[in-house]
Amino acid sequence: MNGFITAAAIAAMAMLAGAAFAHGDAKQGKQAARAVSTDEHAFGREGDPKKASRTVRIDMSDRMRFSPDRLSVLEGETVKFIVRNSGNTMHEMVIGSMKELKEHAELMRKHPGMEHDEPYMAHIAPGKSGTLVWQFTRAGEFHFGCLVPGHFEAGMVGKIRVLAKGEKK
Ligand SMILES: [Cu+2]
Repeated sequence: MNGFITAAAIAAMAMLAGAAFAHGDAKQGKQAARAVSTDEHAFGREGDPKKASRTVRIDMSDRMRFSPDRLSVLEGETVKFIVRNSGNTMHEMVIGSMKELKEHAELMRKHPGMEHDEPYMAHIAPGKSGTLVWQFTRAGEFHFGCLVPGHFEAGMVGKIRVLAKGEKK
């Protein structure tokens, strides 16, 4: 009887150890190349870089401005954004609806150390550039903002008009 209990305990311990290892592997796997996300948002979905029909360069500065800060795209269009931070502080470009951006900015103000990373955002260190590929699947008015605490509030926001097929620019 005693021997049986010991064997069962060892088996349980082995299972726990196995689970711990599996968890460690899953964490490391996050570093590997990520496939294009298929998550749908009101403002579109992650774009396939191979299908980008346009490249738009966006500059971010310590004047808390995006340049350009407005653009029009066609419904269905995949745009490759090359985002450059020409300032001396961290900036980021986050695409979304005005409501979502405001809520997210509020959250960032409350938790300044909060890390966030989604396909619709690019965090760029001073002097660096990064890319963001997005497909605008629905017509409407959307925005992009910098959610580094205080930046959005200082006016670091831009507008994207997604035109329905056949709509005039
Ligand atoms: Cu900023």
